[in-house]
Amino acid sequence: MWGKRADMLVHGQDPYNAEPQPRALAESLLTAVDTFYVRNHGPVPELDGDRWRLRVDGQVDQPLELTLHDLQQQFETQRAMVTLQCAGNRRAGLVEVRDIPGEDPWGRCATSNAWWTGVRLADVLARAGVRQAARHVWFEAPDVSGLADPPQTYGSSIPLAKAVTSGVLLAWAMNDEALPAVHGAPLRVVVPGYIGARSVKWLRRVSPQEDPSSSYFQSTAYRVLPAEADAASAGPGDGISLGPVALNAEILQPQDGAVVDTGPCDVRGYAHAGEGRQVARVDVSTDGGTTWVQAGLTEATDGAWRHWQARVEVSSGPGRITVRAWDSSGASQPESPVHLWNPKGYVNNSWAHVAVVGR
Ligand SMILES: Nc1nc2c(c(=O)[nH]1)N[C@H]1C(S)=C(S)[C@@H](COP(=O)(O)O)O[C@H]1N2
Ligand SMILES: [Mo]
Repeated sequence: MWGKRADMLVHGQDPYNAEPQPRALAESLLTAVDTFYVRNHGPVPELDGDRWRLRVDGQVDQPLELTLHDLQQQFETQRAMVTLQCAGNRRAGLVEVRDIPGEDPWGRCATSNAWWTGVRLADVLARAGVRQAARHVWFEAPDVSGLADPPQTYGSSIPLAKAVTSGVLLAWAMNDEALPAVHGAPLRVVVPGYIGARSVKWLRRVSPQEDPSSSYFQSTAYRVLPAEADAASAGPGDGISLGPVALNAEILQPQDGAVVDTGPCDVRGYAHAGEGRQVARVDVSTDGGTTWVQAGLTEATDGAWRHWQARVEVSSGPGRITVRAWDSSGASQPESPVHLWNPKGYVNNSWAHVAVVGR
């Protein structure tokens, strides 16, 4: 389906939602296009690239209508490595605490890393001339989601202050290939350090406005409600609106439940800090967090995760390997998902584990 590898863990066919296996994500720092997770809220729209236009309107001096050719010819091309991470990444860990009906139980791989090529949103906004009153930039797409109440097209927004930073791209290529339909062709937003939900695919409208987007996906979904709240009766504005992603880390190797040789064992995975911070350290433990081994990290790059690897000692019988990361603000992750549980199951950034059996 959608050019994805056969071993994807598919949460749903329509809308298509799938994440790679941990071992597939461990293959390289860059995620191949056929391996990159997919998160859709409705059917993939069929768009004709020749007839497609990007509209820029709202609080601007000069509304614009741009073809893909206009974007490619009139603005400076940028290429950046950016990690996307769904706010529902690792929800399965919250579901273990308490059931979360109506939301997919994403595992540890609702996140992926790619090169993106496009133009700066900032440059397009500068051409249109953003007016003083604008505080947020709305993004709109044509895919219709029956998950929203009422059913509606997908939309989202980011603060203007973020939108004008140089990292935010309008991208037409992924890992130097034309953007595939399932990832938002002909054009998508890529917002480094923010939850994936803000990186709107199949983009057709960019609109600076005074307030955040009135879309269901901004005003009602992607918000952290208090544990005791009733998700079904939550309305616009309730809960904490998600933007910047929280510090997170996962183990990609060995596989959960693997039987491994006793003695030295190579462990690897990813760590991602999100907006304005870097992953500064990753620790691995085989005794539930009493003692830790420091992992080696790949280079730090703004907007992208780091992969890490460590060698730990595995003793015979059932055991558990644990990881936690630290960011450049000195903050680390919560130990348990119990106190993170929220009715829609967003932002599980508790310590990650795999079970292993030493043989
Ligand atoms: N138009 C549109 N954009 C969208 C979505 C969608 O359903 N429709 N899903 C969002 C969510 S929640 C995530 S996590 C990312 C996933 O991007 P990907 O499918 O390219 O991995 O796309 C975002 N952009
Ligand atoms: Mo997402």
